[in-house]
Amino acid sequence: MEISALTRSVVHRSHALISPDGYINSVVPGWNRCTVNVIINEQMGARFCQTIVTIQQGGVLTGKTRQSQLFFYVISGKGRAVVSGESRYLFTGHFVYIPIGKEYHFESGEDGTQLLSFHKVYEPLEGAMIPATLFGNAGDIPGKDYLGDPALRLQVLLPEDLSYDMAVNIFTYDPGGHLPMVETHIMEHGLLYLRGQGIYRLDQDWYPVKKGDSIWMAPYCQQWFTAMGKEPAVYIYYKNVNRHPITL
Ligand code: UGY
Ligand code: MN
Repeated sequence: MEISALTRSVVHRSHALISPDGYINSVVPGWNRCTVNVIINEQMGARFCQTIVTIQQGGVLTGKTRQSQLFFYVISGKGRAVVSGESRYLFTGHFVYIPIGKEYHFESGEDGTQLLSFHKVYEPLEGAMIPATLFGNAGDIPGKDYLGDPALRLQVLLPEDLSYDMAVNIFTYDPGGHLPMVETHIMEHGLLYLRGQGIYRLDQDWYPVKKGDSIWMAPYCQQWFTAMGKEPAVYIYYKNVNRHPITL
């Protein structure tokens, strides 16, 4: 972007597109030697939070999940995560789901390591257990054809089990691949482009999007996407799932 008065970012009541050119850093207590960009949160009207964290050499993220569960995905780089005493090395594409009420610590072994986080207040469900800590690697999770179209592949990172009230998926579109319909649904999304580019329709607007961009879609924001260019377009996204549609 050559003119500093222009940006592709927009913030509307039903959706937002946040491109990195407008980032202003936040300080998050306990997340030290880290550059934190809060991309989506309740101030926007969302019911979850999405951040992108860039960790400097020797940076650490420490804290405790209280009512909110936390999901970290390693966008690039590496580090070591410890959740209530359980420790794992995490590399690009690895993730950790941290349920409510857990102490966590992430230290980076590499300057510039980037993490994506999703945070959501956990809604307990009678008869369902609170999920346990879960470490995983997206590289080990097969992508299944989406609605019978081999040009679209969906990797489901969290178990499809009623104890979870959030899903995190990675969606890969071959060039020219597109959603089969304009989706209109109650679930909310937060997403980050990991690769490629394309055109997103959000309600009545059409946006060129690419690697590094994030999108928030409020409930019932109408959505459609097609991949453009010569490489697949890949995004990782959050979705609230598995709970009653009315709080009674
Ligand atoms: O899971 C979903 O609702 C997904 N198909 N939506 C999206 O990619 N915008
Ligand atoms: Mn959707």
